[in-house]
Amino acid sequence: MSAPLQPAPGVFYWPRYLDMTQQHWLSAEVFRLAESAPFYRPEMPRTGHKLSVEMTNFGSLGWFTDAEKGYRYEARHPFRGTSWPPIPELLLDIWRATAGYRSLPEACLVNLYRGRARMGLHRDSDEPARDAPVLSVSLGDKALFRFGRARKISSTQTLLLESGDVVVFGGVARLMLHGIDRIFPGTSSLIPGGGRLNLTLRRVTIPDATQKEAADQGGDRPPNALFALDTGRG
Ligand code: MD3
Ligand code: FE
Repeated sequence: MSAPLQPAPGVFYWPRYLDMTQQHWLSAEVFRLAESAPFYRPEMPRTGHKLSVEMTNFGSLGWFTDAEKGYRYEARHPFRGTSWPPIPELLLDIWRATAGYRSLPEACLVNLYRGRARMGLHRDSDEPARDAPVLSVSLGDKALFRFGRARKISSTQTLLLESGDVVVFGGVARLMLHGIDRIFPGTSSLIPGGGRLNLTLRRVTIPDATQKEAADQGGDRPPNALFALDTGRG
């Protein structure tokens, strides 16, 4: 693994971390797993407006929202009632290599952007384990990712996310505002029918210190090694 770029404090960026073979395998695996956990469009709390992004999840917990109960994690597919498919081992390997966290992620949220789908600026704050970073893998069409500390446009930055890119958001970046302004259709032929997949790996529950996962999963790397050195204060 090469040294990441650091476009902002707490943001670690590995352009084209995955080669084309891995990208094709992972994209095909996502659609294969989605046969038993189909994509759906979640609803915003209260209004019931559907998101433009299609979603599903892998792992023991999956992120979901509907009008009645709002944002939350669920152990089962909301329409099938079955547990989510397992997180592919390739993704867990990327987490072990880059996240610097003592435990494995429990959720892999799968976002599918077709056509003009976008995601407005928001913070991810539904996970009790705030000390864990969020890891993002992009596949398919290029996307304009926007992030910052406040909503005014002058306090945001953008990053063009491409197929195979891995970004880890931790420390001071964990609760930053972020969103996807737009995708650029036709910029990749990876995904049948076009579009973009984004996979985010998340630790949801606070790891139980007595369970001693660390030996298997983090080696003897200090927890959050990347972020401990990075207070965002320069
Ligand atoms: C920074 N997804 O699923 S990935 C999301 O491309 C989400 O689908 C976008 O925002 C996408 O919540 C952006 C980059 C990302 C993901 C999660 C983060 C950045 C993050 C969580 C905390 C901070
Ligand atoms: Fe997010």
